[in-house]
Amino acid sequence: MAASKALPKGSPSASLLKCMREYAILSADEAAEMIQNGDTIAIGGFTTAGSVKVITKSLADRANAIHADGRPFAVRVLSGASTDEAVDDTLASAGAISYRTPYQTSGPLRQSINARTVEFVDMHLSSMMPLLKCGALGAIDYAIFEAAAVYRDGSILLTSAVGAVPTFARMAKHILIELNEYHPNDLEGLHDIYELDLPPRTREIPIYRPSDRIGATLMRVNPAKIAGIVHINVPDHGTAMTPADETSRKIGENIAQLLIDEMRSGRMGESFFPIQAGVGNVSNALLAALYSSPSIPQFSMYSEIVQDTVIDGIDTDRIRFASSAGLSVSPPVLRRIYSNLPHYLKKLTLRPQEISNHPEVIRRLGVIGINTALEVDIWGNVNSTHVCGTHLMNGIGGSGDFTRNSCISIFATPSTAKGGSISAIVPHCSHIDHTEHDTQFIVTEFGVADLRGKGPMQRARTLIDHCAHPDYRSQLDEYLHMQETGRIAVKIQKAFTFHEKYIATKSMKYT
Ligand code: 0RQ
Repeated sequence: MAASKALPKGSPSASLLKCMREYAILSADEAAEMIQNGDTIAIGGFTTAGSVKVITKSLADRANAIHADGRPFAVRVLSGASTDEAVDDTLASAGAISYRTPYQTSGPLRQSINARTVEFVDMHLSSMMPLLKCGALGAIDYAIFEAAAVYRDGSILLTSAVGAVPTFARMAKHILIELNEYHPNDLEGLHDIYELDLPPRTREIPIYRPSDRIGATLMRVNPAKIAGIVHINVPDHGTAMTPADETSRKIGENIAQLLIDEMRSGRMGESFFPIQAGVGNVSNALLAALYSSPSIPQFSMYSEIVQDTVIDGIDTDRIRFASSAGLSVSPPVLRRIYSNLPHYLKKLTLRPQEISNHPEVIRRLGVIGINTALEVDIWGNVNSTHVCGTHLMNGIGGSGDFTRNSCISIFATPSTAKGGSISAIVPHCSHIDHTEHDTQFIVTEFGVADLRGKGPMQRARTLIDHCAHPDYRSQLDEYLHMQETGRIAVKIQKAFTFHEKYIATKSMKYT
């Protein structure tokens, strides 16, 4: 391997030097030309972090040209999580995706999925790697991912995410790399590459603290599989968070208080457990509430993504360490990290998502998992993905990995959506992603429902009284008293009256 230390660090020309000449240097169009109709492509990155940026744009142009010629062209697309717009938005707009898994957040792709022109498999992010490795998801023709450096022996320095790349690269027949000079070439030490074997050879994952590093700093691939390298200089397109609105701020404060109460009860032992928080305003508001509370000690994150507010927490010493699968931060924050790398390398690590989201580690560390719901029913089931049970929003992502295995598991949601015309607390979820057996706390701006140790009727009572919007409490109460027998008061004929009302009148309110 060419030693990175022999090269001047931090200069774009150094990463060019590291791309040894025996690899084919391609344009994005030439790379896209290699991909054939029906191929499976596996895209690197995790959210916009480290996502593919140019090859898929050329692929979409090619698909458009082939379609104009009256011929079919579509590929099956696997990813770590959501992607840069250059992947899902661009390919879906070109009608170039036939199959997609495991997660997405793209408007054009969502439309195609809901129109049933794209087959979408909504999968736990940690479940994809074992399924891929055992062959249940078929073969990968091309792994396409971004790198900060590529060495002659097939060692690769990844960029702002790890995601599913190690498994994609090992299993793919061919590899195409975007060598992105935007990322400095002294990132070595940020990544912790560790792949699990399949049963019965699976070994334990020796992570005992979020900061434990157990793997390699570079990823290894068979260099003979590298079909070509495309040079680019393009930033990640992560977006900055908007300031929290009043509802998110209240939800954040309610969760912070819940965690303070848990800590005071002694259930966290001597420490404060590591936190997993999803993407979005509620997470930001929660972290802001935790930072400002003198009762909360310094803590760590064991999460799937890191967003801007986590870096703020590191900078103010509120966060000790953050482990994730990708740095889903805005460009100014990524520049902040890159301009002081030696400091941040001690505070951050990026892992494959089969490790960041692995049930074994989440359970061992006693993670506090905080995710966002579309709707919650009065029994404690959660719908994170399908509006009115039919239309996909994004996907389950990592929410199930953390909900099922966290020591303290929280779902947050505003009590209403669409200006109050939708109640987030409903008689029965129209689609269920997380069952009553896995949910513990539900939090809205009105309060906290602690479902632990409660039977169905007690759960319904606490959810209606503490979480539902006052405008919907009497409707929910009415439903709760319709069915007089059975352990759970489900009235089959009326279970979806809220949804039926919404579909008919654009409001769940009876009057
Ligand atoms: O739509 O903006 O058009 O009004 O859903 O809702 O309140 O802005 O909240 O952005 O956090 O998204 C569950 C979708 C929430 C997300 C979900 C409408 C609402 C709005 C967005 P508008 P908000 P968020 C980390 C973990 C699953 C995956 C996951 C999600 C839009 O958090 O995808 O947790 N989670 N991943 O108006 C109809 C309802 C609604 C509703 C809200 N009941 N019915 N529309 N909306 N509730 C990520 C990874 O795994 C990488």
